[in-house]
Order: sequence, then structure tokens, then C-alpha cells
Amino acid sequence: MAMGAHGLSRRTVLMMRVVLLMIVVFAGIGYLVPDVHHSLKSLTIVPSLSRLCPTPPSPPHPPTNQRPAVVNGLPTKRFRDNLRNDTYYITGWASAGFTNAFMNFANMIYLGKLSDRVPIVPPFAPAAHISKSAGIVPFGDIFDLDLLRKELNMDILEWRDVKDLPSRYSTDPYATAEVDEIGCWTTTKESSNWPAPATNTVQHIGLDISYTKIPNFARMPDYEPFVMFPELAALVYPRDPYIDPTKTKALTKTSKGESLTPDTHLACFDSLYYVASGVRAYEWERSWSPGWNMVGKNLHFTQTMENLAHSYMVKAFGLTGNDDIPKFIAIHIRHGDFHGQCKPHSHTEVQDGNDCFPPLSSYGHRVDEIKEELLAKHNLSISSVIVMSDETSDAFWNDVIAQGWVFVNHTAEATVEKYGEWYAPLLDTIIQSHAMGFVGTKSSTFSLVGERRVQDWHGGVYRDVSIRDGH
Ligand SMILES: Nc1nc2c(ncn2[C@@H]2O[C@H](COP(=O)(O)OP(=O)(O)OP(=O)(O)O)[C@@H](O)[C@H]2O)c(=O)[nH]1
Ligand SMILES: *[C@@H]1O[C@H](CO)[C@@H](O)[C@H](O)[C@H]1NC(C)=O
Ligand SMILES: *[C@@H]1O[C@H](CO)[C@@H](O)[C@H](O)[C@H]1NC(C)=O
Ligand SMILES: *[C@@H]1O[C@H](CO)[C@@H](O)[C@H](O)[C@H]1NC(C)=O
Repeated sequence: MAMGAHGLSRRTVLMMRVVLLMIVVFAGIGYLVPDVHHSLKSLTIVPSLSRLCPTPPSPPHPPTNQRPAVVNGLPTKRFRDNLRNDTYYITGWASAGFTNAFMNFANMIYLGKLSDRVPIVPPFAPAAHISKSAGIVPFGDIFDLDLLRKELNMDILEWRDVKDLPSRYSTDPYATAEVDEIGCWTTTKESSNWPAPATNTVQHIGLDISYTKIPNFARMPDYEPFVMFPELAALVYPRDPYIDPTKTKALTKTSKGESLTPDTHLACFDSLYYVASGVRAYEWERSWSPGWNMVGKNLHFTQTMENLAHSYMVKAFGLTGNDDIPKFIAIHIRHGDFHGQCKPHSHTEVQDGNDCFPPLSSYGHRVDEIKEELLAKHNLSISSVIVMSDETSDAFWNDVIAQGWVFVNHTAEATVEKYGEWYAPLLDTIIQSHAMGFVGTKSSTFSLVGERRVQDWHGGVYRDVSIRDGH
């Protein structure tokens, strides 16, 4: 049945909504008004965290846009005071880098859809690749949650909507005084006794957690550590769940030594990275991935982030502010800890001493293939190529310049000093998402998600270079 069909005409219902909206706005509650505070706040780009003084308390953050509130009110000291007694919620953390955290949270939102629970998304917090001093970045400061709510027709909260937390500009975002105890599920392997810690996230939110292992029926046969979406939904479905969570036995206790069974009002998970429908592991690499197709694909960057990335692209391509960005090919060259993948052979040219990564010519061959395909498929003749990488050596980047390719020199731009450590990979990610062609590094999720955006947002094409194979 359509909303508002309870014997009243659509027009009457609409009028009533308008009147209600005006009352609410004039009463100063502000729940139904669009996200004014948010956009104001996100316009203030503040320099790196370590040099900041305490900022005034952040303005109230309206959780939803044109939707009834799904919390009781403004953020409260204890999260339970703000959860509605007629609504069920879901949350989870990530103990990984930016892309893995993104995939984790997208999976969590999808599980919320499957289990009829309102997702509460945590901020990005340092766990891998990024140092603790980088601080936190709220998910909604990077991704347009209003758009996602509309696309998915569902309520989505952030932790800052629910609980009174230190802002991203606070000197110590991990010092939340009010600590709530809670029982959560861990998806850790059957043979492991260690939940994923997500220490910085958990300290930021102020939680003291007792974990219980998910039951084995939710594990993907033969594909540990993968677990399955439909089974997890059955496990946490609010009404008549598949098993009674009060009958479970906790794996770990809270710091006060208490064993808590998994919370039913707010279902929580240490990690939802290794989740798939049950067909194949690493489903994000597959066309049918629901985490990507249902949620990830609909997570667009905020206008503020797009504007910043645009100014970087203008500069990288040597344009002026009024020029259009030319259609381009992006290359993501993952180095750093991927070094381990090339150890078995040293099959490639020697660059910068003992480097065993594939040479730039391997990426160049794929660029040529993509140029041909784009010409055939879209009648596009593309000459601009931009490179992103976690490589820091000047020799590498000078080689990039020698190929006629451009790049963002984050050192010269002082990206980290201006915006904090998260912004170098973030800006590179957003720039990548505008490409018509993409050459990535095989088995890098940073590349993978970039490729999916290029494919689904622009009908673009991609190729991968394998570090293991050397080409
Ligand atoms: N600035 C920048 N940093 C990068 C780039 N590629 C990788 N990194 C860094 O390396 C990290 C690795 O990728 P993450 O996004 O953390 O995620 P991950 O899931 O570990 O990614 P993979 O290890 O690539 O599968 C990023 O968070 C960055 O810190 C890049 O192109 N530009
Ligand atoms: C649920 O919350 C509402 C509003 O806060 C309250 O009136 C009601 O009594 C509560 N119901 C239960 C079962 O606690
Ligand atoms: C392809 O593009 C060129 C120049 O951009 C144009 O002149 C030509 O008509 C296009 N061909 C087709 C089949 O669209
Ligand atoms: C990047 O910028 C830094 C600082 O200006 C400079 O020292 C470095 O040589 C630049 N890298 C390249 C490859 O141009």
C-alpha cells in the first residue's frame, strides 16, 4: 500500500506534511530540515589534527533528511538513551585501511537492509596504513548519505547522530568519557579466539565490548573466513531470529570481566569485510556483488570533496579553473606492502635499487589496450593519463613524468599538512573515480573499487597489472 493512502487524498496528506514541516522548523527542532549544519561544517577544512586546539562543541547534526527521526533526539551521553524502542539497529567496525573499511561499511548497510535494521555507520578511524594521529573522518563527510538514503529508501545514521562524541577536529578523538557496555558478534574464524580489535573506532565511540562468535551455520563452507549475508540476516533479524542470542556463550568479556550476550536492540559486528552471498568468496570482484551493486555503487562523494578533488585535477592536468577536465585514463600502481607478492621471482627491470614491482611499461601496455577499446566502444580518443600510487620514491615519479603521464604531487601540494593524512588517498580515490579508463593493480581493493566506479559510473573500461606475474 502506498504511503498516505489511509483514506486521505494525496493533496491533503501533502498539505499536512507541509504544515507539520513548518511547525517543526519554527519550533527549532530541525529534524526534518535538510542537512544545513552538515554542509556548513564540511566547508570548514581544518589543517592537520595534531596542531589543533579544542573546538567548540559541534552543532547538532540532523540525522535524516525529510524522514521521521529514527533516534529519540540529539546525541546523548549514553547511546542507549537515544535508540527508539520501536526500531532495531545494526553497526560494525573495521580493522583495515580506507578501502577495506569502505567495503566493510557498505556490507554492513546492506545487512541492515536485509535484516530490517537501521545502520549506524562509524567514522573512518586509523587501523592500517594510516597513523593514529590522523584522527577520525566521519563517513558522511566523505560520502553523500542523503543521496544514499534516497537511493536505498532507508534510514541510515552515523554514530555522531546517536551518541555525543568528540568531533574530528578534537585534539583527542579517542578519549570518549562515557563508555557503554555491549555484547557484539565476532565473525572471526572458527579456529580463532581473537575478534578484530578496531581499537581506535571502539575508543572513539566509547564502547566496552564482550564478543560472541557467530554460529557456524553462517560461515561459508570451504571458504573461511567468509560468512554469508542471508544467514547473518537470519541471525540478527529482530523478530524470531534463527537462534536465540541469549542462549549463546561469550568468547571475550568486557574490561570489567562481564560476559554479555549479543545485543538484540543494536546488533553489532567486529568486522563485515569477509561477507558474501554464498556463491563465491571475494564477491566484490564479481559482477553480482550485492555489497557493491546495492550500496557501494550508490555511495557518491560529497560535493565538498568533489570540489576539492576538482581543484587538484585542474592543477594536475595543467588547466585553468574554467577549463573542462579532459576525459582521462587513471593508473593505480599499488606498491608499499604489496612488495611481498613479488618476492618469489625477481622478474622485472630494476628501478631504484632492489625494486621488484612490474615496470611502468606493463601499465603502459594496458593503457594502450584501453585507448583502443575506448575508441572502438565510445569513439573516444584519450591522451591524458594520470597516475596514483602509494610509492614515495622520486625515481618512480620521475619515471612517470618521463612516460608523459601526470600525477598529483601531494608533497608539493602539502595535502597532509593542509587536510590531514586521510586526504592523500581520499583525493586520489576521488580523482580515479572520474576516469573513463582505469589500469589497476591486481588484488588491491583500492584498485578494485576504483575500477567498479569507472565501469558503473561512466561506462568506462579497465585492466589489471599483476605484481605476481610481473605484467
Ligand atoms: N595517496 C595514495 N595512497 C595510496 C594509494 N594506494 C594505496 N595507498 C595507501 O595504501 C593504503 C592501501 O589501501 P587501503 O585503501 O588502505 O586499503 P586496503 O584495503 O589495504 O587496500 P589494498 O591493500 O590495496 O587492497 C591506502 O589507504 C593509502 O594509505 C594511492 O594511489 N595514493
Ligand atoms: C516507547 O517509547 C515511547 C516514547 O518514548 C513511550 O511512550 C513508550 O512507553 C515506550 N514503550 C515501551 C514499551 O517502553
Ligand atoms: C567519432 O568522433 C569524431 C571526432 O570526435 C567524429 O568526427 C565522428 O563523427 C565520430 N564518429 C562516430 C561514428 O560517431
Ligand atoms: C614533489 O614535490 C616535492 C616538494 O616540492 C619535491 O621535492 C619532489 O621532487 C617532487 N617530486 C617530483 C617527482 O617531482
